[in-house]
This record gives sequence, C-alpha cells and structure tokens, in this order.
Amino acid sequence: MIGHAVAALLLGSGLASAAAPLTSKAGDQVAIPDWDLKSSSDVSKDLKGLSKPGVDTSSWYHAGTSKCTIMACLINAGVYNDEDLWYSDNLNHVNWGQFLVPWIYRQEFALSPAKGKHFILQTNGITSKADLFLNGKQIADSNYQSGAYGGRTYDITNLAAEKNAFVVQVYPTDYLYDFGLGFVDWNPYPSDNGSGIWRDITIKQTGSVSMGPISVVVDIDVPVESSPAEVTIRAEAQNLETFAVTVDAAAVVTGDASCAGDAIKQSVKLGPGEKKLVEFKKTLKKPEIWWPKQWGGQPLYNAKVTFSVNNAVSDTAQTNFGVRKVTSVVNSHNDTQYSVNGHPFQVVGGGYGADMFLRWDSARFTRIVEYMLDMHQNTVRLEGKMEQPEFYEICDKYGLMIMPGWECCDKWEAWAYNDELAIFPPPVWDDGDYETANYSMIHEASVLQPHPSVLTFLVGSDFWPNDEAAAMYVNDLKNAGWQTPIIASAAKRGYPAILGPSGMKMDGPYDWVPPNYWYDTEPSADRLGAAFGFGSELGSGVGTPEMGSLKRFLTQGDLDDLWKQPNKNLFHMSTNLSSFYNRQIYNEGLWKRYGAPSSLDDYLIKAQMMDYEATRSQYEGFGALWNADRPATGLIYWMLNNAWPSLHWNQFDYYLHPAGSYFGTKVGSRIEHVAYNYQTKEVWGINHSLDKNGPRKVDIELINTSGKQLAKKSVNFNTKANSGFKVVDFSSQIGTLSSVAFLRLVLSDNNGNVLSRNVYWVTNSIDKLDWNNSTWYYTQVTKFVDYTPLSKLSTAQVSVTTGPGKPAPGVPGTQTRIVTLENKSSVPAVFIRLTLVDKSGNDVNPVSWSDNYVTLWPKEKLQLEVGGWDGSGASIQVSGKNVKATTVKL
Ligand SMILES: *[C@@H]1O[C@H](CO)[C@@H](O)[C@H](O)[C@H]1NC(C)=O
Ligand SMILES: *[C@@H]1O[C@H](CO)[C@@H](O)[C@H](O)[C@H]1NC(C)=O
Ligand SMILES: *[C@@H]1O[C@H](CO)[C@@H](O)[C@H](O)[C@H]1NC(C)=O
Ligand SMILES: *[C@@H]1O[C@H](CO)[C@@H](O)[C@H](O)[C@H]1NC(C)=O
Ligand SMILES: *[C@@H]1O[C@H](CO)[C@@H](O)[C@H](O)[C@H]1NC(C)=O
Ligand SMILES: *[C@@H]1O[C@H](CO)[C@@H](O)[C@H](O)[C@H]1NC(C)=O
Ligand SMILES: *[C@@H]1O[C@H](CO)[C@@H](O)[C@H](O)[C@H]1NC(C)=O
Ligand SMILES: *[C@@H]1O[C@H](CO)[C@@H](O)[C@H](O)[C@H]1NC(C)=O
Ligand SMILES: CC(=O)N[C@H]1CO[C@H](CO)[C@@H](O)[C@@H]1O
Repeated sequence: MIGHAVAALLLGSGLASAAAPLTSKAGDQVAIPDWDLKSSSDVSKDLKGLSKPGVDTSSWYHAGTSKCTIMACLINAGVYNDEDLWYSDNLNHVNWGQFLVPWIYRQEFALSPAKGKHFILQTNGITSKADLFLNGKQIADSNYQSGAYGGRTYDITNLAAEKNAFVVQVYPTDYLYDFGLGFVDWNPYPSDNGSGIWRDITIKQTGSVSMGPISVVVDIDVPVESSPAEVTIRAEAQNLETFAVTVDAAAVVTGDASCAGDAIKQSVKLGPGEKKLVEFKKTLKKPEIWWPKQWGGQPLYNAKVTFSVNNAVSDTAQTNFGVRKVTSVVNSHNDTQYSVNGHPFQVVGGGYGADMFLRWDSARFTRIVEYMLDMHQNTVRLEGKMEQPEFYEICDKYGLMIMPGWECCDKWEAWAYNDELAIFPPPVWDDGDYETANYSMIHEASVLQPHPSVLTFLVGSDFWPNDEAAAMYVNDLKNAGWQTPIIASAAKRGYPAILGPSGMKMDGPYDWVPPNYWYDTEPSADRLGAAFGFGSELGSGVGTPEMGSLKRFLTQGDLDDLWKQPNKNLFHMSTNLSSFYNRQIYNEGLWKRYGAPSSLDDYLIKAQMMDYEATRSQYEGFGALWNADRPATGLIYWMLNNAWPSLHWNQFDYYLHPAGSYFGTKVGSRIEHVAYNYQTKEVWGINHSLDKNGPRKVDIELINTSGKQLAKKSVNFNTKANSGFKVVDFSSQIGTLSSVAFLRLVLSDNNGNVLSRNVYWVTNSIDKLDWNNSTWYYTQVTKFVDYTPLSKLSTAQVSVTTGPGKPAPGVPGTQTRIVTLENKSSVPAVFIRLTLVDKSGNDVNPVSWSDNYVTLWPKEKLQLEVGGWDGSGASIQVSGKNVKATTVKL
C-alpha cells in the first residue's frame, strides 16, 4: 500500500491536470502542457495499452514543458546539463546509440466532452515522424504524421473522455532520410538529431464548425503613404457534423480610428463535413504603414474572426497583421533586388542558428533581435530553422525582416542533380516524401502568412527544388494567401521553370579573407562573394569569443591549442567532416599580418582586430556599392549566432557576449556612415536612411604610430537617401605611407553633431588575393599586409571615468552609465576593449555598448554609453592593443 501511495504522488502532473479540463469553451486552444518520456526499449510494446489512463509513469523522465526534443527533455529532467555538455568535447561522449530507437512521449489530460462539443488535436511538427495513440486507439501512423514541419489536425471528438491519455511514439531522425532540422557543417549534431516533440501539440474545443488558420491579404499601391489598403481576411470553415449547418461568420478589425466600425458579417451554409474558405473585405482609407525599423514605425492591426452556430460561438481566433508591400525584381545583372513599401531595400542581415537542442526562449530571442537592430541589421535569414510562432511576433513588433526557407544538404534537397550530396546520396523523394514536404509547406505558410516582417520565402537553399516540388510549394503558398516574393533558392546554380532565376549568389567566402576582398568587384572577372549582387550567405568566418566566454567551455589545454597549435582540429569549430574544423586559414592571416602571438591574451586582441576589420569592411563594402553599376543588393553574414559555444561564424557568442565581429558590424552598418575603401584608397559615404536630412561634412585625418599628423582634409557634401557614394580619393596620402598609420573619418551634420566616427589601421598596400585560386569557401592570399609595427606601439595612458546615464530600455529599473575615455598620451590608444563584469569578475551579458573596441587619437576624449544589462554590472575591465589592463568601478 505504501508503494501505491508513493506511485500515486509521483504521478504528479497527470493527476493535477486531470483535475482541470484543458479547455473550457469553444475557441479555446491549449497546448498539452507537459510530457513524460522514455526510450521504447524500456517500456511496454503495447502502445495502445500505454495510451489508456492510469499507467504509472513515475519512473519515466519528466519534461516539465509542452515541447522539447528528446535531448532538451532530458536536460530539463536533469539527466544532462548544458554547461557539462558544452565543456571541451563532452558532447562527443553522450551515448547517441540510445537515440537509434523510438522514444515514447506520454501525457494524461482532462476534457469535458458533451453533446455538441468537438475536440481537435493539432500537431505542428514532430521530428522525424510519429505514431499517435489516444485512449487505447491509434489515431495516426508515421507515414501521415511525418516531418519536423508536418502540422496536422485530428478530430478526436469520438475518443475524447473526461480522462485522456495520449502517447506519441517518436522515430529517430537521420538527416539524409527524414525531414528534420539539420545543422549541416555548422556544428556537431545534437546526439538525438533533434528528434522529438519540438513544437506544441494543442487541443482545441469547438462547436459544430471549426476554423482553419487566419490569413490576411493586404493590397496596397505605391506610394503607400497616400494609398488606401484593401484587406481580405480569410479563414476556412469546416463542418464537423454529419448534417448541414449554417455558420454565422464575423470579423472585427482593430488598429486605427477607421476600424472602430461594426463586425463584417456573413452567413455560410455548409453541407455535412464540408469545408469552405470564408472571406471578409475591408478598406482601410488611410492605413498606418508598417516599416522595417530603420525606416519607420511598426503599427499592427488585429483581425478577430468568430464562427457562430445557432447564436453560440463555435470557434474563434485572431491574428495581428501589418500594412506593407514587398516586391522583388531580378535586375539586368540577374541579381534579386527587394523593395519594401516602394523603396529599394538593401538586405543587411545575418544567418540565424537555432539552439542545438531546439529550445525556445522568447526573452533570449528578444535580446538577439535587439542586438541585430543595434548592429543596424534589417533582416534575419532562417535556413530551414523556422522557429516557434513567437519568433515572428517579436520580429513584427521590432521591425526586423525575416527571410525564411528550406534547408540544404539533406533530405530537403535530395534531388538527383544535387552534387553536394554525392558522397552520401540520400534517396530521391518518393510519393510519401512529396506528401510530407507538401504538408510542411502548407503548415509553415499558414504560420508565416499574416506577419509583416516576412520578406520572402526561399523554397531551396543550395539547390533548387525540381519542377514538381516547386509547383507544389508555389501552389501551397498561393493557397495560403502568400504575397511576398517566392525565390527558387539561395544560389545561382539552376532554377525550376515556375520560379525562374533566384538572383542570389552562394559563392563564398565562408573562411577568412582580407578586408579589401569585398571591394574588388572587377566587373570582367568573377569576383565570387565581393560586394555586388545578393550574397545569401557569406563572410570571413570570424567570431572569436573573448576570454570570459572561452573559459566556460574550454579546458586549459584547449585554450593553449588556440594560440600554440594554429593548425589543430578543434571540436568547437565544426563537424569533423567539414572544411571548417580548424582555424588554419584564419590563423595564417593573423600570424602573417599581426605577428605570431606571444600569449593567449595577445592572440585574442589580435583576433578581435581581425574580426572587427573583417565584418566592418564586409558591411561597408556592400553599403558603399549598393547603387554601383552592378548594385550590391543584399548580404547575409554567415552567421549571426551559433547553436552552441562555437569558435567562429558569429556576430556574438553563445553567451551573448558582443566582441570584435559585433562592433565591426555595428560600425560598418551605421545608418549614415563614412567608410574607407581598401581597394581604391577612397573615402565613401553610405546612407541607409530615407528621411535624415541636411548637409554633411567628413573630417579625414591620418596619423602615424607616433601620433604625428600626416594628412588632414575636410569635405562638405549633400547626397541622396538610400545610397552609397564616393566622397574623396585619399590614395595619394595613403599610397605613400612607409608603415602602418591610423585613419580617422568623422561624419557630422551642420550643427557639429557626430553621426559616425570610424578609425582604421592602414598601410600603403593591401593583401593580395589570388582569385584564380579560390575554392568554394575562400580565396587564397599570396601576399599579406604588415601590421606587425602595431605590436611596437608605445603604451598609451587612458583615463576612464564613469557617470550616471539615463533610464535604460530593455531591463526595467536599470540606468545606463556614461563611460568617458580620455587619452592622456601623444600616441593613439589603439583598440580599447571595455568589458562589463560583475562583482566576481564574470562577464555581464547581454549588454549594450554605444561603441566599443575604439581607437582614440592622442589627447582625444570620447564618451560611450553602456546599458541594457540586468543590474549586476560592478566594474569595467579596460584593455587594448597598447593600453594596460585595468579595472574601473562603475
Ligand atoms: C543522425 O543522422 C546521421 C546522418 O545525417 C546519421 O548518420 C546518424 O546515425 C543519426 N543519428 C541518430 C542518433 O539517429
Ligand atoms: C541572366 O540569366 C539568363 C539565363 O537565365 C542568361 O541568358 C543571361 O545571359 C543572364 N544575364 C546576365 C547579365 O548574366
Ligand atoms: C498538397 O496538399 C493539398 C491539400 O491537401 C492538395 O490539394 C495537393 O494536391 C497536394 N499536392 C501534392 C503535390 O501532393
Ligand atoms: C568524427 O566524429 C564522429 C562522431 O564523434 C566519430 O564517430 C568519427 O570517428 C569522427 N571521424 C573522424 C574522421 O575523425
Ligand atoms: C542621407 O540622405 C539625406 C536625404 O537625402 C541627406 O540629407 C543626408 O545628408 C544624407 N546623409 C549622408 C551621410 O549621405
Ligand atoms: C611619425 O612622423 C614623425 C614626423 O614625420 C616622425 O618623426 C616619426 O619618426 C614618425 N613615426 C614613425 C613610427 O614612423
Ligand atoms: C586567371 O584566370 C583567367 C582565366 O582563366 C586568366 O585570364 C587570368 O590571366 C588569370 N589571372 C591570373 C592572375 O592568373
Ligand atoms: C594555388 O595555391 C596553392 C597553395 O598555395 C599552390 O600550390 C598552387 O600552385 C596555386 N594554384 C594556382 C593555380 O595558382
Ligand atoms: C590631459 C589631456 O591632454 N587632455 C586633452 C585630451 O584631449 C582633449 C581633446 O580631445 C583635450 O580637450 C584635453 O585637454
């Protein structure tokens, strides 16, 4: 008896939820809140039996959440923890063999069935596929419930009871055979290959008629500022009865003063089991326009649709939407160019990495969006990592555009002509695969459709879908009311007839190239990733974490390897099959340009300088050449962030610490900016704005490493919005340098307000690229610039004082701090790095700095602002290339 009492207590969540039905009225849609799980090897093979209420699952793992892959569930259950998994090569030692068999997820929940009530179970993707059992009956098999994005609905009215037990048998994922979420060469694979219930499974209560997803079609002409919008709200009605019913459908739009009117109503007759698309039309005479962040506000409208039968609500749902217009053209160079609200829109973005265990955290993602906007990016690309619905809501609210699409290099691109998969060719699609892909597209299109932040959809990444699949995808998107451009792939290798050329290039680089690479756009030659056209994934492969992060995931031996073994394969780089398993190409550049490191600290400051140079010049190159003869129409930096603590390919590390690659991007993408073109030794202006105005001035100054002025010039100009342009040729001053010098460019307005301040270290020559010796991932450098004099700089004395700032956005109740740097010396203070730390000296992240890794002129004073942290910051660590490390109390 004692044993039974314990077991009953441990049943826990099952019993607790049995008390309260999941849904209480028609229109309620609630996620099954929790899961117990166990390997199929350790439980009864009688899954029908397991799916009857009352089974003792006290010895199973308890997920404590409505969605988790098997590994994420096991982390939640305390079997593993991240800090251990991430440390050194521990991840390699997880027993992945345990995930080669199916796992069983189980949960009990209560409903209150009654005559006239209907219950719909909805999946949103289970990886890789699943058998579903409810109350002793199988309701789906894994041919039907297949694919990480395969969302399906099941009418469970006939099985619903007061006490329900639901069992999901989840099948293992092989990326080559199943429609999963793979990581290609981004990082080692999660031990379970992402298998599991990674998105919610919901139960919805309805009356006789249920509602499908709401879509909102918005038609508006340009100029959007003075045009009305014709809005069509659409939702499918399905009669769940075996007799005809009449549904009274009503839609209410809210959002601006003109919407205060009555509901738009209509009655629709539905035969037994019949489905019909119900449409409501509304004209917004003076709509409020949704803009990407840099161009305006993000007003959102709301549409609520209610289906009633016999005066009782049968189903109801709502969605936000925005009024905006996205178009694209493939220009005369075969490059795709987007426009948003009638204005040519240069895509300035980064490639998103989902968490390795696909865990979702809205607060974390919100900080990531704030980081992207702080770096002046306007777009995030999702290569087959379409996330949870909150992802899109957050982007709508903040004004960040999204470029979703399918992923490369596995089952999703198992085309006979895909030579990337030649070594391990996955089987080409059979009928079942087309059906899985079809339902995946239908599901994702319905989730994405209403969101104004969705710029486009890429139905392929490295390869284009064949004609049959492309026609299917396009049909699914159109049926969902899709209005933004559908693009064949992220590369120029080929295209399906229905879509035509993608206009996007995927020609690298992915590993280190020097800063002049981007500006070398020699029109007669194929300059691969240089700043022309639309680069869908490209970068110098940089993103070296700083010490505070490195010591969290590397042993002393691993840390030593970073600077003592420059060619060694490193577990935290990529998979061991990839071209990115070591830092050899990067390190060759670092050793030859900056000199062999004398310590890990020396390695890291040199690495941050390399990373900063790399991202700054990439964003500046694309910004400057945005309206060149062959315009640079977009760039997606490869990558924005990582799935785990990685040593490369990011703009901030896994712990959200912003370092060199972050501030290079932030400076290089400023809305109004002035940049140095390494290739031509010219100064260029960049203007990403539509509405800034007034005359502008650039002050240019060149000093040598002793701080002596070598040249100085001021230029006044007027330019047009949304453009890049040459300001002045500075080649005679720079071409005659005898050693490294510093170039400072300061852009200001008529009132002397500084809009952009930007310092370079330059020499009279540039790194020499051997374009003919390029691979798909980099271009060989045959002669490196010499920055080694930077290691012989005299030490600069910098004073650092802090003072109160203003209330900080983001974290309530916190203030920003003003940090004043003053160079007391006659030599420049180079690449000053500021790190906010807590009382114990640990990095405080996330954090926002107005600027960082700055270079001060002799005697120069500069004010920076730090904010957006949780209040635990106690001091600032200060160091730099020629600045002694100190710590200053806040
Ligand atoms: C994960 O997928 C790879 C192929 O992409 C496969 O070789 C491996 O066996 C899979 N692992 C598991 C645990 O299913
Ligand atoms: C654009 O692509 C088409 C084929 O789709 C080709 O015929 C044409 O020459 C290309 N134009 C340029 C400028 O490369
Ligand atoms: C995709 O699914 C839709 C909706 O069920 C169906 O009408 C269409 O025929 C399917 N397409 C293919 C190619 O299977
Ligand atoms: C790569 O890593 C896998 C998984 O850890 C291991 O089984 C394999 O032996 C490694 N291959 C090479 C070439 O190192
Ligand atoms: C950006 O464009 C506006 C509008 O034409 C102009 O007034 C402003 O001076 C420009 N800024 C730069 C840096 O070119
Ligand atoms: C910097 O320029 C001054 C003045 O020409 C010169 O005396 C000094 O040697 C130069 N410093 C270096 C490091 O070249
Ligand atoms: C690179 O290759 C092109 C075409 O093969 C050739 O015309 C050119 O001379 C080569 N350039 C160099 C620097 O070898
Ligand atoms: C390419 O670079 C490799 C390695 O530096 C060199 O051995 C080879 O000769 C180069 N090939 C060409 C065509 O320049
Ligand atoms: C101590 C010192 O020399 N301070 C100077 C630093 O530079 C600013 C101008 O940038 C001068 O105003 C200070 O006198």
